[in-house]
Amino acid sequence: MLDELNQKEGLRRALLNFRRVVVLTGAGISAESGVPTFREKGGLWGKYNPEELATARAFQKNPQLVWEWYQWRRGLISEMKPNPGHYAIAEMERLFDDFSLITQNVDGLHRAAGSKIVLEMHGNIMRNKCFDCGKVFDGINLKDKEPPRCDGCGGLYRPDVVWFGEMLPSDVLYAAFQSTQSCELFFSIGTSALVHPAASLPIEAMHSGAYVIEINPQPTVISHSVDHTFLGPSGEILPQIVDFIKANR
Ligand code: BJW
Ligand code: ZN
Repeated sequence: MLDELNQKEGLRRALLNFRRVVVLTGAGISAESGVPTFREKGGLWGKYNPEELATARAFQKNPQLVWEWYQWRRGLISEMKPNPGHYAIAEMERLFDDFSLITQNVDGLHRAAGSKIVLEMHGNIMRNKCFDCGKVFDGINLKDKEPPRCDGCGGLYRPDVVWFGEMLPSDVLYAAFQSTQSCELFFSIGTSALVHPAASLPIEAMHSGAYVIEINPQPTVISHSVDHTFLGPSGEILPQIVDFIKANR
């Protein structure tokens, strides 16, 4: 790993000289904390059908089933702690002058690790919102066995996450594309880069001339087009990158 950093001049220069930096994370960054990913062998979409659990239509058809599945996942996530990858990214926020963290994850582990500004593209599983009027309710109760009702309109609570076929929060999406289009260095970390519009961000960064680094134990659909791929777990690679920057600047 340190050999790669010292031998590839473009990579070295990007890490040490560039100041406008964007990090995009996916489920893989939280894998070492124990949070299940989606599309890997043994991942959530291997065991459960997204059509039955992660669409508005599924919730309309069977709110109880969808609610129970999310309450189960909330229970799991509430036990999880950030890992060295999350902490390294929190440190990157302090190392770079202009830094944006964009995550597809709903688990809140970046904030728990100390990242101050986090653009959550797919919402946050630890919040509810009303299915009918959209009113957001901070905080959840793991003991709720069925979806509570909105005190405003009587609609059912649902998790405040973005399901397939739903629009992403427009302010977050705008900020994510703005920072990506003007960055010099872009990291795509722990994502299969299959789900749009998040998957368009690394492509957008390449088109804008940024140096793009991927971190993933497996090659992905973007590996052949990025400038450099670190093939390995983010919890091991990221702390080494941070140490390299601190030692060589
Ligand atoms: C490690 C590791 C370690 C393992 N270290 N790495 C354009 C083209 C094609 C399709 C579309 C398009 N635009 C829109 C669509 C449709 C759809 C879509 O993209 N479908 C594709 C699957 C084809 N997109 C949408 O519907 C989005 N909405 C939208 O576009 O609205 C506009 C619109 C509306 C109506 C019509 C048309 C347009 C919304 C997408 C919402 C995604 N929601 C989910 C669920 C969130 C809630 C929940 O958690 O329940 O978000 S799905 C799931 O996938 C979740 C994730 O955030 C997302 C991305 O997954 P991610 O993070 O990449 O995880 P994995 O499992 O795929 O990959 C993990 C990776 O980690 C692997 O590569 C591992 O190797 C790696 N890894 N250990 C580092 N230690
Ligand atoms: Zn309501």
